[in-house]
Amino acid sequence: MDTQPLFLGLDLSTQSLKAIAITSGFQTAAEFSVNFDSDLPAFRTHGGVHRSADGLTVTSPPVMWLAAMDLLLDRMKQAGFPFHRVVALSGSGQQHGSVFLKPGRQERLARLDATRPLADQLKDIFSVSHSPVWMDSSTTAQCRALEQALGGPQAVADLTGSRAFERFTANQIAKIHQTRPADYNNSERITLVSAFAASLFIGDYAPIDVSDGSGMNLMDLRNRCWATPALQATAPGLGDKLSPLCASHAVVGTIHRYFSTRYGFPADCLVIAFSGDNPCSFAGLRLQNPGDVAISLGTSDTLFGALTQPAPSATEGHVFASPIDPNGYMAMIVYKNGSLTREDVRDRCARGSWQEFNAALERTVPGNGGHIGFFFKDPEITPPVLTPGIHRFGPDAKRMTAFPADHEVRAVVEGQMLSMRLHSSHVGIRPCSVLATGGASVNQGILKIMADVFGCAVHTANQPNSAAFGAAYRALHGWTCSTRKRFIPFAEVMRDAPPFAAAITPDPENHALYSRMLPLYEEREKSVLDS
Ligand code: 5FX
Repeated sequence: MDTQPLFLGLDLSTQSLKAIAITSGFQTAAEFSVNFDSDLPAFRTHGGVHRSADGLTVTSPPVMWLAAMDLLLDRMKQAGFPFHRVVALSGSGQQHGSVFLKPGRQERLARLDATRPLADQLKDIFSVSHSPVWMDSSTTAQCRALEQALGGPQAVADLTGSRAFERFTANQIAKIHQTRPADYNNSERITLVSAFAASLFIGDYAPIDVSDGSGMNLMDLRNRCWATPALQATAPGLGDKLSPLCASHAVVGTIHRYFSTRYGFPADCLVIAFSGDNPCSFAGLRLQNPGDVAISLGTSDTLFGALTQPAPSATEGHVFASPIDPNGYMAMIVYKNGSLTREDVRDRCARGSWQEFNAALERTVPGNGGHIGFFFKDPEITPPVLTPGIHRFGPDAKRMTAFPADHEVRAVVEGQMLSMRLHSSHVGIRPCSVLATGGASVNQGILKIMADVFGCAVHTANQPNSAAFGAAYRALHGWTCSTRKRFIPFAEVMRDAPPFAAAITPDPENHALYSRMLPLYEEREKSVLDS
């Protein structure tokens, strides 16, 4: 009979709750999931959320997350999952979302009754019954007010790691305080989705880990403590309502007897601080050395990078405390125009075929004969551009209304890679290796350009559940630090993890060419920004 210890990673994302168990030898022992829309139809969510008629306010009912936890654990029990082998667990939560708890609810968490489901006994603990989530964009006024109070967007970025963003928790809390003061005043505790989920497992208010805490516009990024000026500018008395901060590898408690009695977890199972989904993906992709970069090519493109010196920017990206290194940082840059924009060019210029698309890349040369394009099929986040459109520049720097089809194909790929190199350098990323993930990372033509633009080896990872794996890895990391009674580097804990797939190496001449092209690209980019 298998008796190996297990490490459990939970992932409370926008649409689903997942669990992945791994062994210390990095074997995946089990995977389970609950989909909010289809498994819990009574909550009437679409994609796990409710939207206001104008689409700006987006929330999820926190009771649904409790019901999902009941259902997930029941499913695991029915399937015979060996809960008794779980020595540590951690979790990932969608970032920025907030949970508001009524006074005295700590008691209720402590006294959970193992004969009843969580949703049944905790359904009335919330002072705000619909939690704002990251898709909410209704708080522009609160963002401007925070920036004004703290000295402008760059000042907010310097202090907290990001300028004020609508989805960031400070601005959501400010809105609740302004529009529903009674609910705000009736909140004893305000916490993040991640820390709320951890609270269930320890039967107490859990701290917020510094990595997810960096996504709130409330944390002093460098000193890893709440930033008093940001708290004061957000809402009165906020400092007393927020959970304290903790290191991401910290043990936040041992499992509450509810879970050992009802499901069979060992009584000494450790609960490691839960964190946000992006920090957990960063851990799942094992970006453990400064200069490690991951690029996820999906519906939206995202770049993560490990940093030692943060350089937060008011115009691009976010800097968070690292979820795996108590002195390190992670940067994240998000692009709205990803796969759909590449597919649009494929359909227009390569007869809808990736094979034709790659043949067009083969027929053109690095640098694209001086053709540079900016493809904003949708409003873009990086750089911030509100008006969709395609901007093309010919070799003589003059604007063009169209490119020959093959040049258009190369321009959409080179443009995105140059943009990633440019904007990631602005937040302090100095890439040493790149890990490509997501749907388009199977495309060798795209990977070759990525390697040449960044000038470093590109590996690939086919790991769709990186946040859940990251949570499981963090459970293993926190458990290792706790049992050895000192901080053990994440890289050491992950030493025997299976390597990522073989690398594509850059061509030094092409890399030199792209380095010369970068200032030109930057100049053209400035000319296409909204005036
Ligand atoms: C990051 O800043 C985001 O808003 C999203 O990636 C959410 O974390 C998704 F859950």
